[in-house]
Amino acid sequence: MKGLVVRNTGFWYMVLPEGKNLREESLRFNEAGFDDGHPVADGLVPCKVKGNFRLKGIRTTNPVAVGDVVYYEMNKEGFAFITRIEERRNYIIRRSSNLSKQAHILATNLDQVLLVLTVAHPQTATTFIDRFLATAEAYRVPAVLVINKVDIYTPEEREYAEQLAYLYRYIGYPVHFISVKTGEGLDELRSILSGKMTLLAGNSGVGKSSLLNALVPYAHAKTAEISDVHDQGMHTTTFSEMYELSVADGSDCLSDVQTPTSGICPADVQTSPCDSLFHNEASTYLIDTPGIRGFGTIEFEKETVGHYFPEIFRESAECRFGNCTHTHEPGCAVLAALEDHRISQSRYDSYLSILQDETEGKYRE
Ligand SMILES: Nc1nc2c(ncn2[C@@H]2O[C@H](COP(=O)(O)OP(=O)(O)OP(=O)(O)O)[C@@H](O)[C@H]2O)c(=O)[nH]1
Ligand SMILES: [Mg+2]
Ligand SMILES: [Zn+2]
Repeated sequence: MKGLVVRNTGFWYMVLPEGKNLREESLRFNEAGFDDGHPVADGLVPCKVKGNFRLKGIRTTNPVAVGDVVYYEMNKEGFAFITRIEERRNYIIRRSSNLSKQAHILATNLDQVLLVLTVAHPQTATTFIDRFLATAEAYRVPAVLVINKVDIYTPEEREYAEQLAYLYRYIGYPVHFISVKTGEGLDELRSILSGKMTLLAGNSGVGKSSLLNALVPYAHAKTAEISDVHDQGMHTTTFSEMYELSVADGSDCLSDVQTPTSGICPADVQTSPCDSLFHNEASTYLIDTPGIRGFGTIEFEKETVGHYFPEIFRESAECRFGNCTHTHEPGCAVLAALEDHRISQSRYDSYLSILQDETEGKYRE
């Protein structure tokens, strides 16, 4: 049997069987509950993994991830096992933790990632933003930056947020200002999400689950105030889960969005053909994820790190040496651009931090 992985708790993979609608199933809860007493949609099948799913030799804490299209079988006792994963269009992966050799797949088969960040309460570090963006570039997942909590910023914080927006727009990333609390910017965001599979990522406490709840009222995802002492999130969301926004009855959202009538999945325009069984022009999916502290990159070759910083890559065409690492080489166009402020110091520092990890073969927060 075929299905779509919509939740990953570590032990269980919840699979939406082919032909079923995630939103409809999610509205009908199984009263008994399942893992951690968390309500489980009626039609989802709890599966375990059978066999060895290796990702090009990388050890992953989760061999199967949310977004995977899988095949599963029932054994005699009635337990379901995932036996095969359909080839992935893409994925976002990170090093599991400090110094870890293991990796964690955040989600697969994505049309885009929304990196939710805040310039205060908590403050997202630029190295975190840049490491995340570099990974999205490496796996060819379009990234959008969303600066949340604009309702609480001081004039100085607002000014800093504007500077960040200027920097990242200049590089080529869309940047949106929103406030989940006041609703500012949410309509614009809805039109960006429409018809796509989107991953919500970011530090703990930036408001990913709050945003999800604002866009998908049935979700009722748990949220929590950030810690007074540390001004950081409490790691409230503990596993990744996919939700579906509805266009059908207009109750959820998208009143301002045209449903495409061409029959072409909007995702197809930019990427390879999507799986029509689970993804058609009316489907809009959001994946909420647990907040991440540091973002450890993996699989980067020293010489290619610069490829994942679009502005560094552009300048590097003019470097004297083809294998320039942009650190000390004569005739380096990247260092010249840094000097001229066409490349920002913060971006260059993030580039160096990844380069250093690759040199030392480890990841430090
Ligand atoms: N003032 C303000 N507070 C917000 C906004 N969005 C979210 N919050 C608050 O920020 C806190 C953290 O929100 P969550 O949605 O739990 O954050 P999260 O990113 O899901 O955090 P993790 O699940 O721990 O990764 C909650 O107290 C929210 O009410 C906003 O736009 N403005
Ligand atoms: Mg959360
Ligand atoms: Zn160079």
